[in-house]
Amino acid sequence: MNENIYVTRPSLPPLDEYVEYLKQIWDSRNLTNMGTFLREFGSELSDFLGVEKCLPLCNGHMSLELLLQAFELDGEVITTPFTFASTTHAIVRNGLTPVFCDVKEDDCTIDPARIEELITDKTAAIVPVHVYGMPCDVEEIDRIAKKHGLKVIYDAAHAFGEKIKGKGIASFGDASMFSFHATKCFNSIEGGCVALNNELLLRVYQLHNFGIMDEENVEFVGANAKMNELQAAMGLCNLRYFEDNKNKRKKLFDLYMDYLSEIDGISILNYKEETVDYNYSYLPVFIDEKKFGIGRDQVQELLKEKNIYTRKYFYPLVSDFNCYKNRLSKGNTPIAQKLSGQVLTLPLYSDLAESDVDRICNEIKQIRRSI
Ligand code: T4K
Repeated sequence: MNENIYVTRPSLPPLDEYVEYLKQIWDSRNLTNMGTFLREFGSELSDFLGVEKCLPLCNGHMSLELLLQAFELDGEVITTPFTFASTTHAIVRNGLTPVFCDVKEDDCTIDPARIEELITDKTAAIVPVHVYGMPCDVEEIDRIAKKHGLKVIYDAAHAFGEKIKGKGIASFGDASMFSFHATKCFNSIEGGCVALNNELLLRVYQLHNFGIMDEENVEFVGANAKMNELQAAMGLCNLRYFEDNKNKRKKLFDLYMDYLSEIDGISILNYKEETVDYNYSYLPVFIDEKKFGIGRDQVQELLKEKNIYTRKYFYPLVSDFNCYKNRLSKGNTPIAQKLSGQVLTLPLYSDLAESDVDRICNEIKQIRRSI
């Protein structure tokens, strides 16, 4: 029986490197609340990401929630439904109303050509998603935002370490957040960070510890979004291996491309490798039922029978979730709807073996032949 292959597996540093940090944590008994490793991690991250300020937090979701709170927004926020629940939840949990914009067919990111028709006098911000690490059209979004006086806060959960024309992806817009969840290409077990180039970091800093200023003074209705020392230590260890791991994924990605280009009915997104330094953290493919012979759901089931566990990131659209169906307008998002019905995210992570990519692609080819 073939071994299970999952859509992803966390990257782990050599155990003895992490144990060294654990020993220091045991000695100091400093477990959390802005500890030494947390501060070290924040400083390494801002160097690595090329941003002025970076604050690691307990997870990506709280990073987005607190960023939105820090901007003190009111009204409507333009975003896309082709994303993980977190993006929309962060908007709604801030008392804001998401307005769903369609995405571009070639990369699943927000379609700037459709943004302006959604802007009203209530619009406060745009929350675009660099989904799968595909960078949004940052220049066009910036132009529209400036013209209408809107904030741009990027959900860059998938885009850690990426660059556009040599510039760190977090340098675009008013702010960005990343996720360091175990399933991401860079992890601190759970974790995330906000990256800002302005004084708003101070506000996020205040909000992330209940809004407490000092022992007797609570100024803001904050939350607890602190990253603890064990997470920070994992982040510090994993950061050393990020480039190596990325190179491994790139090799696997290229291997996938060789195979997939031969299969009719399967398409991939439009990677612009001449201008973008990708992290290759996800491999979404799109199955055209008419050309392939069967639909995405059936392909997923047949692969599962062979112990290959893919995921439908991102189906259903957030606008179709039960919690939003009767509460929010679905918007007019036919491209997002179509892509969501076709997408299948194949396994891709740094420890995946090349032979596993062979096995996955050969199974897909076999499915195609047997139809
Ligand atoms: N914005 C966007 C666009 C996001 O995609 C996310 C998170 C966020 C914001 C919020 O960031 P965080 O607050 O999560 O930092 C996963 C992740 O939990 C989530 O972080 C991620 N997006 C989302 C796309 O994927 P699930 O429910 O699909 O994960 P799960 O537990 O089914 O794991 C997938 C596979 O990974 C498993 O089949 C096996 C493997 N796995 C997973 C874990 C947790 C392991 O091998 N080891 C592990 O420890 O959501």
